[in-house]
Amino acid sequence: MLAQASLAFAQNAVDLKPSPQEVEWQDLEFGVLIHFGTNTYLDREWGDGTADPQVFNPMQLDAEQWLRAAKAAGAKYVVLVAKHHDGFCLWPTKQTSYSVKSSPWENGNGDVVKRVSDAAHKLGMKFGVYLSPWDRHEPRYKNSAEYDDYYAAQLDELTSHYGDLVEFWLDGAGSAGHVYNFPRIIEILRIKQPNTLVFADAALFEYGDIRWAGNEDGIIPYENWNILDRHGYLRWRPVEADTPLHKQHWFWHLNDDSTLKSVDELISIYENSVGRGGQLMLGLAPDRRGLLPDGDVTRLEEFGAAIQKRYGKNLIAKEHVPNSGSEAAFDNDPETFWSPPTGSHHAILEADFRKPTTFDRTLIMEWLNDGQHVQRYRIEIWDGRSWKSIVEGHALGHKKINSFPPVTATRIRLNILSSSAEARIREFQAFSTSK
Ligand code: FUL
Repeated sequence: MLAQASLAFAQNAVDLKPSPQEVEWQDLEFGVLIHFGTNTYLDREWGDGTADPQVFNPMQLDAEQWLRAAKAAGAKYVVLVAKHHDGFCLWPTKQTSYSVKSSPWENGNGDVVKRVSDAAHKLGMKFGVYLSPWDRHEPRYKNSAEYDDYYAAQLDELTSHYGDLVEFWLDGAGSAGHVYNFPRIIEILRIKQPNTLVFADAALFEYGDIRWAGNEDGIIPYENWNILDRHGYLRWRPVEADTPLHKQHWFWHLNDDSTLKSVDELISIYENSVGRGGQLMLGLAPDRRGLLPDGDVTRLEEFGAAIQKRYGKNLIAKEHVPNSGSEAAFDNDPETFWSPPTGSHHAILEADFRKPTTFDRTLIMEWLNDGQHVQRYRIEIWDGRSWKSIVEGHALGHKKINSFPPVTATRIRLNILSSSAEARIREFQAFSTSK
């Protein structure tokens, strides 16, 4: 009791910092969430738990093909839905026969979780799992204590056999009214995999190291602060914005080309998630063959190329007059950061261009290891006579992309109007989308 009370009192928003695991995770920026199972074969989004495992038979399953496409888009990690709400398990769990073991796929000897974790490790991507608490098949679900044992045993398997897990997705859908022993479940995770971060949406929020953006559109529609209170308990909770590649569809469906998001839509999602200091979690859905459809692969490649085209040529790095005091923010290297004198609450970071330069985007990254310090800023340009403000905002955070009509300037500055401690700026970049 005492320890808990003093912990609650010791917390103050400006003193809070991320865990090292959260720092590492926030640098990943973009992941994919893969939905695949009996729903894929039955044209469903939410299976009711009665599907016959015999329907699951991906004759050409190639997890590397899925992840190569995700990597081409720029994703750095993958979370596989190991069990969705229908209860069908994609690995040969010992806890139920309602799994790949009872399917014709590889004569019941296959393991999709292994395939995907192996592919992720081979391609240098981090791997995580989603294990739905809500289970519409398992008879023990009716009895909370028995189901806790079942769920805990499944989590034990997933945390034991598939290498390091970067993220554990706790989806609260369907769980309203059900009582789970989450402290016990999270304990298992922490003992087996101390570095795994727990994503939890609104229903299971208090267990989350990572919070939900509040919608499935992939956008963060507010000033994004990393510190959030829950029932008087303040903590660092970075946000993940999840959205499927096909509108409204997490699973593959027949004749679904019209729902495939366009490159423009994906870029807008990227700018409204990663560009607002959050994490983008894009949903991918292999088809009945066990492959990502060609159209999806192409779209992911186009998306990756479009991000590169838009954010590959940093005009500040390229065109600025070197200034030894500020180079760490202008060097295209997020591992280095600029900072004004210790204790500053206001500071200016200026770049002078060699020639008039036209741009319509800025990208700023804050070094967050010691907390999110910047609380109000302006981006200003020199118009030949005075400084003119083109952007005003509050939160910067991991990455902030600001868009505005094209401007031409010889000087640009980040005016940090207010910061709780000295600002630490990893990168201050500018881009032109018209080139
Ligand atoms: C939701 C689920 O109900 C959807 O089916 C999907 O898994 C999505 C990522 O989370 O809560």
